[in-house]
Amino acid sequence: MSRLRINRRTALRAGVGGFGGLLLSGCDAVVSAPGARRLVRSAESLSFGLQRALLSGQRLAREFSPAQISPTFRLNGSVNPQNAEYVALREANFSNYRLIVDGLVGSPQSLSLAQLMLLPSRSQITRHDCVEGWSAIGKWTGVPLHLVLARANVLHAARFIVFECFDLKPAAAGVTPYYESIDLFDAFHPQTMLAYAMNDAPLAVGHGAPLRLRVERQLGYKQAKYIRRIRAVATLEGIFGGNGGYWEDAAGYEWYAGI
Ligand SMILES: Nc1nc2c(c(=O)[nH]1)N[C@H]1C(S)=C(S)[C@@H](COP(=O)(O)O)O[C@H]1N2
Ligand SMILES: [Mo]
Repeated sequence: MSRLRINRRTALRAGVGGFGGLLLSGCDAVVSAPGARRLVRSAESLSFGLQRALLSGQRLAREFSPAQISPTFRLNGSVNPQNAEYVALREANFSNYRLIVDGLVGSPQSLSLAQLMLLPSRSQITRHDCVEGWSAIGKWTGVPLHLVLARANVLHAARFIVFECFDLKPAAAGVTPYYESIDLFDAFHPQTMLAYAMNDAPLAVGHGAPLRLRVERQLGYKQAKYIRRIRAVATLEGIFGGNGGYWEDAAGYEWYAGI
């Protein structure tokens, strides 16, 4: 089942590549060695046109009114990471926090919370659905992920964005960080954001302070909390267990957790 789903997304991604090709076909026509051309193109950052194509025409998740915000929003998974690195950051009120953005990017980034808060922000009231059978409506405020990715100049060769978290989870070989990944459609989706506030208050430790992902068309386990690093990659192979997420590796959860 998960293979089938991934294949459907692969086909969609191939479509994106095709569109990128279309945008560049004027130049391609005069180049005799297509292999060489492809090599050059994969080192270029995503064109403005392709970014626009990824941003536009995507289905939005439903948004709710302030009156519909749940009085309590359950905590789930890790709620207070105990590893030394996170504890030290938390004790300094995240003043030393830096979000690392690297991998297949032209301009790697190291961004403080203050820098992230200076970027244009967005708020949305959405419903979070956990596979364990509960839902809650909350208001999220943060920086749209596409703005951070554009700043980092994601390269044409990138296919996925991987979110590595501070919290460590049990694994066959001791411990492994929680992590998640999404494709470029979800990464450039207008509602996909790095949230630093919830219900008009700074994001609480239990909900993933200082920064968590909101990818609103997917289930709860894709909403990575405690993000330490964002990586652009061409393949999920060789990234931790290779299935694109902690629960995907540990329990065979679907990589594409569409609602
Ligand atoms: N880093 C990290 N992110 C995580 C988890 C986790 O254990 N660690 N749990 C996931 C699951 S299963 C859910 S339902 C949501 C819970 O978010 P909440 O605690 O804000 O309700 O976070 C997701 N993101
Ligand atoms: Mo969940």
